[in-house]
Amino acid sequence: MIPLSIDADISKIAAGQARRHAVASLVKTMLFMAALSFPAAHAAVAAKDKDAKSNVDTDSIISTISASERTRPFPVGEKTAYFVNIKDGDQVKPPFRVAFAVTGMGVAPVVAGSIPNTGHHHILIDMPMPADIKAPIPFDKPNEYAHQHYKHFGSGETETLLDLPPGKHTLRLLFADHKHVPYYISSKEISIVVLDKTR
Ligand SMILES: [Cu+2]
Repeated sequence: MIPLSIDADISKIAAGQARRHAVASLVKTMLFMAALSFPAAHAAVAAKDKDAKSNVDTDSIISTISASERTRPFPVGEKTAYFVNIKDGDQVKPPFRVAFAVTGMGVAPVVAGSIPNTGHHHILIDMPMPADIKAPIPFDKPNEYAHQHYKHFGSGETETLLDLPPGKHTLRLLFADHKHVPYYISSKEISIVVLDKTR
């Protein structure tokens, strides 16, 4: 009886080892297949991206921002907001993509409530920096103006498509808390020229 039970134990151990070995082989095979399929999957994603991009005019920005400016080092400790893809003097065809960023702070949606050192972006369009430092950044009333003046990115967005009437416009980023009260972390005001859609 005893040898039998030892045999049984050994066979159990052997079965366990075989199972572990089989699982390890399966994992290896899966990793190998994943590695094989990665370029194909990557290509598919790239093709999908290309399709998505074809819906938006990616050449709408005529900018002279150099590659080194676009990838400039992160300014450690500095709290500032900046436009990523447009700069003062740019000419743009509407609608145009505007990407923006903040340093030294985190981006959080308004619904997250009060979280220290976080907030959301705003773009002031043809508007001066608000003078009252305790007042929330206003919201445009519907149809108040021909175009929007205060854009809130309360979902934590870091880019948008802007459609503005042709002519010169000023843009400035202003970062504010969940109650839209500015931190006065802002970008410099930039002037851009929005071209006629037909040009
Ligand atoms: Cu806001």
